[in-house]
Amino acid sequence: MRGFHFLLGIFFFLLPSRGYADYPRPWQMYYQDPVTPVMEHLYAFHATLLVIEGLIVFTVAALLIFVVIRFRASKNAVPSKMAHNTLLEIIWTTIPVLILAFIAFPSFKLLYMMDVTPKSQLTIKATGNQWYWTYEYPDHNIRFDSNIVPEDQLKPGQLRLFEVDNRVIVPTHTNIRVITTSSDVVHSWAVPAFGVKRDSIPGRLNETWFHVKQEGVYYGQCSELCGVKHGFMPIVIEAISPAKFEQWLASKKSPSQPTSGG
Ligand SMILES: [Cu+2]
Repeated sequence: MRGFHFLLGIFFFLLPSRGYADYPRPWQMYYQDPVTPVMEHLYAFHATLLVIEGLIVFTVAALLIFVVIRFRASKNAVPSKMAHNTLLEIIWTTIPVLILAFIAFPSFKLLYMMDVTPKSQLTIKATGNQWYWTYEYPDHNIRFDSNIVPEDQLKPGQLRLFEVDNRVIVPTHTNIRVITTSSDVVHSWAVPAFGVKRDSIPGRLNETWFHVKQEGVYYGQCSELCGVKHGFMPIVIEAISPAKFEQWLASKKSPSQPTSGG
């Protein structure tokens, strides 16, 4: 696993820091590259589980093959009538319990890490609507809708079914709290590269958080069936440096029309 992370590090190092984007690729079989601590932990936990599961599958398969060959009819014409073996039963109950306990500790640690928002410097409210997202930055008095760019209006290089007219702009290296709700039916605000997926439920505020380590554009989708255009309300997060984020905030605050003096 360490070797794999080393390769991943080289991969990130070789990537240009600008223009990085993560979205589903055709025939993609694995996760997007993790860019938040939560997703890094999810990734590592998944890799650990895969090893444990692999060992279990290998052991059980080996036992089965051994039994099939060793006790086949031609070599074992008179089968044993034994039905119980207390020691064996204790062993095959205890070992799975120990494995589950071993898995449970990192699992709960991760669940709490995902659940409890660390002290955050920015709050974003994402409201699901049929079928677009409304974003608010309550501390900065910013509010806008984010609609999909229809296929016939895509500019070259834009992603089909993934591009929106107004992206969510966030600073990197900042703890960001996301509160999410809905104005109509249940939606779900999900960004795979962040390891984030929270249901947006009318009349309720759900909370999650992320901390992006790398500048780039990250694509997500509504992940709860919410009607005929469920597949047409993507989520696009653009992570920029904190300095550039301050500029963006200022540009959002300054009135777009020049005010007449007096
Ligand atoms: Cu939806």
